[in-house]
Amino acid sequence: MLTVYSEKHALHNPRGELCGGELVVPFECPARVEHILQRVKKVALGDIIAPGNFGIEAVARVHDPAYVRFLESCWRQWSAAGYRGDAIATVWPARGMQQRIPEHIEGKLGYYALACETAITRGTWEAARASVDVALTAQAALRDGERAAFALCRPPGHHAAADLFGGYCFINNAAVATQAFIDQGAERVALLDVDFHHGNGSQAVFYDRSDIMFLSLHGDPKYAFPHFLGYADETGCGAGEGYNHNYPMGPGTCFSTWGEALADACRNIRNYAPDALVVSLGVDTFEHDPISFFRLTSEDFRRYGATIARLDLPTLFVMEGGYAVDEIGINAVNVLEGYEG
Ligand code: Q9C
Ligand code: ZN
Repeated sequence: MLTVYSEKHALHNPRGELCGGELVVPFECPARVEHILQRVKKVALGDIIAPGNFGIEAVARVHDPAYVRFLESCWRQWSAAGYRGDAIATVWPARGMQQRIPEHIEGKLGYYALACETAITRGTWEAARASVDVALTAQAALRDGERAAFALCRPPGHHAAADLFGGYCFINNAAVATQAFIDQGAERVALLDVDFHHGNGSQAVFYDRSDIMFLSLHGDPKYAFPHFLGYADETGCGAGEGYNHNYPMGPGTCFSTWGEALADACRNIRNYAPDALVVSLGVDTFEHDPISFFRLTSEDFRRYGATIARLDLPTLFVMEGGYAVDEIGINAVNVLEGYEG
C-alpha cells in the first residue's frame, strides 16, 4: 500500500497542552508519525512518497473562507499583540452571548476554537497545509487507480468543522479528501471514523448530505471528548436524514462489542454501495492509550483491518489520533496489514 508522508508535520510542535489543570507535554506530538513511518518502513508496506502542492481550493470546499484566513494569520496577529506563549483560546461565545467575530485576536481565537487544549504556534498553519496535502495526494492516487492508500497526516483533522479548530485538529483532512472524491465525479462516498473520539467536525460538515454517509464508532460523549456531539440519535438532517450513524460506547469497551458496532457500520456501508471509502484512522482505541477508555489490543487492529477489506471498496486511510506513542506504529500499521491480508 502506498503511504504519503510530509516532514513538515514537525513545524507544529506546541509547548504545552492544558490537561487536568496543568500544562503538560502535548499528547499529540511529532514523535507519533515518526513511529508510524518507521513501522511502515520496517514491514515494507509499500512506497512512501511526499505530498504534492494542492491549492487552497479543495480546502475551501469544506472550510469557511474567513476561518481559513484566521488560521493563516493567527500566529502573526497573536505575536503582534505582544503575547509570548502559544496562541490558546481562553474565552468563548457561550450561551446568551453574541456570535459576532471580534477584531482582537483573543476574541477571534475563542470564536473559532471548540476547546483550549489545542495551541496554534508559528508553524501550525504550514504543518496543517502539508497535512491536508498528504490526504489529497493519497486521494489522487486512488483517483488514478490505486486500490488503497495511507495518508500519514499530522496534525489530525476529524474534530475540525467548517469554522472550528480543536481536539488537536485544524483542517479536516478526511472531509476534504471525501469531498474531493465527490468533486471528481463519485456519486456516493462513505466516511468511516474509527478514532476513539467522535468525529464531530466530519459529522457537522456532511450532516445535511445524502451523497456522503458518515459513520463513527467512539467513546460515549456522556463520558468522552468532544462531550457535546456524537449521540446515537444524531441521524442527519434534511436530505442527509438517515445518512449519519453514531455508535457511542462506554468505558472498558472491548473488541467483542466494538467489532459488533463495526459489523453494523459495514452493513450500512454495503447497503449504501458507495464508490469509495475514507477511513478516519485513529488508534486511540488501544487498551493502553493514555487519554481514552476502550480496550482494543494490537491484534484487534489487524483483525478489523481485514473486516474493512471485505467491503471491497477503493479505500483511503487518513491518520487521526492515537497517543500510546511506543505502540502507535504497530497499531496503525496492523490495520493496514490486516487490510492487505
Ligand atoms: N486531558 C484526536 O484524537 N481532550 N483528538 C484531551 C486530555 C482532547 C483528541 C483530554 C482529545 C482530542 C484527533
Ligand atoms: Zn481521537
